[in-house]
Amino acid sequence: MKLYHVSKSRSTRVLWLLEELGLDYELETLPFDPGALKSPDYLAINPFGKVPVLVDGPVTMSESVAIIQYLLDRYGGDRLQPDRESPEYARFLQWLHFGESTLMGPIAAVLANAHFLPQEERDPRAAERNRRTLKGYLEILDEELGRHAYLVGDEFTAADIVVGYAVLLLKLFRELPDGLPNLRAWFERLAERPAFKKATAA
Ligand SMILES: N[C@@H](CCC(=O)N[C@@H](CS)C(=O)NCC(=O)O)C(=O)O
Repeated sequence: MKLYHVSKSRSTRVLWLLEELGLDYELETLPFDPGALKSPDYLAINPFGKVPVLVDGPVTMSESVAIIQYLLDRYGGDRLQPDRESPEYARFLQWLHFGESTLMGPIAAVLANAHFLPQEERDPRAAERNRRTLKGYLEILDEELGRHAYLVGDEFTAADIVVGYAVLLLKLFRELPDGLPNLRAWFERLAERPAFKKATAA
């Protein structure tokens, strides 16, 4: 299978999982620029012009969390997700999707309005508003992580990968608010994993 990747982008989640599962893959690393992601060749693979893209035989997918569910179900055996019959499985799905659907909204708005957009297009009030929303979400995560070592319980799962990537992004842009001791300790545990180190170095 082949993963199209941009360093430190959401494709890091997929790379991290591929490494955790010890799967064979080919990596194509692209620059984070429209010349690569919006080229006719790349748009033929992913009309959205984004990463990640995973190509596995006849399968082409381009949503990081969907790719993670696909890889777990197809190649994971019983690894990195709870038993489907257990109550933890619902918790797992909840955090897995929270990490993209809810958490990345305010993160993307903060990064756009404080870091990515040209100065004249930035809206500092939107950045502040989204920082407040984000802080509320992170405080809930911090409380949750005070109760157990990982998001779903005492076992590391792919939900930690999805949410952990969001926290990595906040750290890289110095947007992780002060405090949050449980969340910081959890992130340090994640960062010690060899698969995390490999995925974030690529
Ligand atoms: N919901 C998608 C979002 C994918 C996405 O926005 N990828 C970003 C990198 S993190 C991208 O490729 N942006 C380039 C662009 O929009 O031009 C996912 O989780 O995979």
